[in-house]
Amino acid sequence: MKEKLEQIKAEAAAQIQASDIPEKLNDVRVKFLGKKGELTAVLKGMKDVDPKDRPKIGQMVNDTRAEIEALLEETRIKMERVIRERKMKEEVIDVTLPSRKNVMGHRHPNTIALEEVERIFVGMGYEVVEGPEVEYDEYNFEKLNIPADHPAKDEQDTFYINKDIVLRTQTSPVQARVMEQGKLPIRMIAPGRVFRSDEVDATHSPSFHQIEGLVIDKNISFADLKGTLEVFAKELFGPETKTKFRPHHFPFTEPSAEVDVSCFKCGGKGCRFCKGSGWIEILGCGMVHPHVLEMCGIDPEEYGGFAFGVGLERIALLKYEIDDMRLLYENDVRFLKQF
Ligand code: 2NL
Repeated sequence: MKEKLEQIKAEAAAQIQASDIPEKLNDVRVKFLGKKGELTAVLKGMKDVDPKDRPKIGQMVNDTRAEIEALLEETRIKMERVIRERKMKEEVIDVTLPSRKNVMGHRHPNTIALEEVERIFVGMGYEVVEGPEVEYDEYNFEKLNIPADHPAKDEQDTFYINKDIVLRTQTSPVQARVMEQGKLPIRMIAPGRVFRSDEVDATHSPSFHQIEGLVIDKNISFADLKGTLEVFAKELFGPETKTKFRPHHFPFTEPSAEVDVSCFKCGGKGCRFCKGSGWIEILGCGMVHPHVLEMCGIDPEEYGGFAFGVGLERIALLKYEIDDMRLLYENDVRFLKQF
């Protein structure tokens, strides 16, 4: 019996030695110590052993079992250590390697300028409202006092979808829609893309951006318009900036004006930037025409207001001293990264 147990032990030890992964070790455990294992078979054979020898043999079987278990455990621990060491070597991390650069995009100069303008007007209590780029001719022209035969319609040389629908040439239709909703007073700006059938050059593009502003309330005067745009100009171009209102004509405002700011490069002395005049034109404005108010459902006897429109690209070109509008549409990152 002793030899039999020695033999089982030797065999188990050999197979444990030959195991290279924990799964194989487990197979060995099942084969020798399991319910149908070889050692269990020996125990089952005890009924054929002389009863007086049984305690001794039982002790021997238990010792053999303990020895095999110890060997299994010892091997398992060694195996795990080897596996961990191999993993550590394979998964080496060099913390001194330089990190990979994340290529980030950049805000477009138009976006930077727009956010600046929005910040200024939101600060004065204006709402920012957007509307459709494809508009009814009625909202883009008729309600703004530009009837079919008006010369201003020629100037804007429009893209037609059909005879009633156009790509908007200004963002005023957004304001006409807000007036029509009838919630008064109104203090809003309408930024967005507009379209005119223009040839591309350094100062023109068939698609550009406008920001229009509208205030409708009781007792609004030209002084409110002047004060508002003066604050806007100072915020945008610096506290030293002066403004000049020159009489002008727009179909949707009466009276109307164009606004110049003192050149922020030379302070008004005259330089290459302002072409020697000391002034730079930035926007158009006026008191909303009573007929426009009427067509948008507002009683001009009770309410009045002012409106203005600025070209976003014009602001971006001026502020960042870019001399060709086409640079704004080429999306060359080397250009965009500068602002
Ligand atoms: C310019 C001139 C202007 C307006 C836009 C406006 C809108 C409504 C009623 C009356 Cl709903 N007026 N907008 C008024 C004056 C001038 O823009 O040269 N923009 C670049």
